[in-house]
Amino acid sequence: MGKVTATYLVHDNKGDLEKKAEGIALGLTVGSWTNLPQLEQEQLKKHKAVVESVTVLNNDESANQFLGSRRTKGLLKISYPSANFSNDLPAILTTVFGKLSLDGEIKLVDLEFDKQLEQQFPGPKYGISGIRDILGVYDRPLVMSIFKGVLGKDLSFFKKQLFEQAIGGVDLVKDDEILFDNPLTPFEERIKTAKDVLRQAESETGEKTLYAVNLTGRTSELRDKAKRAADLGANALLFNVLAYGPDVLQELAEDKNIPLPIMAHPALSGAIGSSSLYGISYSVLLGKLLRYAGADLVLFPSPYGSVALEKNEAMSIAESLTTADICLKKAFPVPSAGIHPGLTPVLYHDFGLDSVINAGGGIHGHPEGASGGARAFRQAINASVKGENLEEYAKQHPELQKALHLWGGVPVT
Ligand code: 1AE
Repeated sequence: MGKVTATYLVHDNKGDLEKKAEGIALGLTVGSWTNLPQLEQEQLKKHKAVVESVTVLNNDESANQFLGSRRTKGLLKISYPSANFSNDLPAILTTVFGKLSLDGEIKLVDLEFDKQLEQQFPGPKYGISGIRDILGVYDRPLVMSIFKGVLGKDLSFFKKQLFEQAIGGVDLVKDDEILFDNPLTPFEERIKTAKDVLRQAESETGEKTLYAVNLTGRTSELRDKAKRAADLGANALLFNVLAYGPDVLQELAEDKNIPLPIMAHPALSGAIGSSSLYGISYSVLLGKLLRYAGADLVLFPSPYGSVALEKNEAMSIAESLTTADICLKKAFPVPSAGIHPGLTPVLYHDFGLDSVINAGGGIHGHPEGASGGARAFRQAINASVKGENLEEYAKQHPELQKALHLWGGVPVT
C-alpha cells in the first residue's frame, strides 16, 4: 500500500518523544483503538500511521530560553497510509499537518511521497529542459529581470522598461508580484504589448526573451484568464501561489489549454516557513510541494541579498526542485532579492548552471539603466562560467565594471 512519510521537528516539554510520536500516529489516523473489538481493530489497522523513527537531537539552549522551559528536541518520522487520503495536496496536507500544526512547537520539515503517489502529480510542464528549449540557451544560468515602479504608470512606461530589459540580453522578464490587474496596465494589454516589444527586441538581438505576466484575481477567474493569456500569445505566467494554495497551481499546470510555463512567487512563504519551531520548512513549501504541483520556476530569497534565507535553507529548496530522486521534471531554482552582478560568481558556485539569476534593483539601478544592468549580468555570467575573475573580466567589459563599482563584488569562499 502507498504512503506519505512526514518528518517533524519537535521541541517537546514532556521529554518522551516515542510517546509523542505514537500519539501523533494514532491521533491523526484511527484515534484510541485498543479498547475496540478485535474485528474493528483489524479493519482499522490499514489506516493507522506508523512511527518510522524517533531521533533525539542535541539540547537547544536558545530554543529553551525562548520557550521559557527545557525542551526535548527531536525528529519524528511518521508514515501515513494512502488509504487515508485522496491523491491531492489539500487532503495530504490536512492529513499530515492539519490540526497538528496548531499543537505546540512542531514543524513539518520533510514530506516524502512514494513513487506511486508521486506519479499522481503533474510536476512541471516544461521544467528546466523545456524552458531551455524555448529559449535555445543551454550553456549558462539564465538571467531574469523584474519590472519595477510600474504601479501608477501606463503602458508606454511598461513598453519602454520591457524593451530596455530585453535589449540588454535578459532571458526572462517578470511582472512585479504586486502588479495586479489595473486600468493603466491591464492584463491583456500587457500581454499584447509585450509580444510586440519582444518581437522587436529579438529582431535586434537575435535572442528570445520571455515575459511572465502576473496571473491575478479571484480563484474562479484564473483558469479562463490564463487560457486567454495563452490565446493572446503570452510566454509565461507569474503566480503568487501561496496566496491561493498549491492545489490552484496544480489546476493551472494540469490544464491542457494553458500551455505556458508557470513561475511561482514566494510571497507569504515567510509567514509559514521562517520559524525554526513552527510551520513548514522552505524545502517542502517552496521546493517539493511546488514541484509536485507543477511550477516550472520557483523564486526564493538567496542567501546573499536583501531578504536572505539561511544558506542551507536556500540550498535545500534548490535541491528539492532539482533532485533526480523525484520522478517529475526538474524546476528552475531562482534565488532572488537584492541580487546584483557582483553576486553572480557566488550564486553560480552555489546553484550551478541550471539556475536563474534574477534581479530588479540590480538591473534598473545600473548607471546605464536596465539595458546596462542586463549586459552587466550577462558579462558576469560569462566570466563565472569561464571561471574567470570578475574584476579582471570587468576591465574589458564596461557595464560590469560600472556595476562592480556601484555594488562591489562578493568573492566565492
Ligand atoms: C524573493 C522574490 C524577489 C522579488 O520578487 C523581487 O521583486 C526582487 O526585487 P529586487 O531584485 O530585490 O529588487
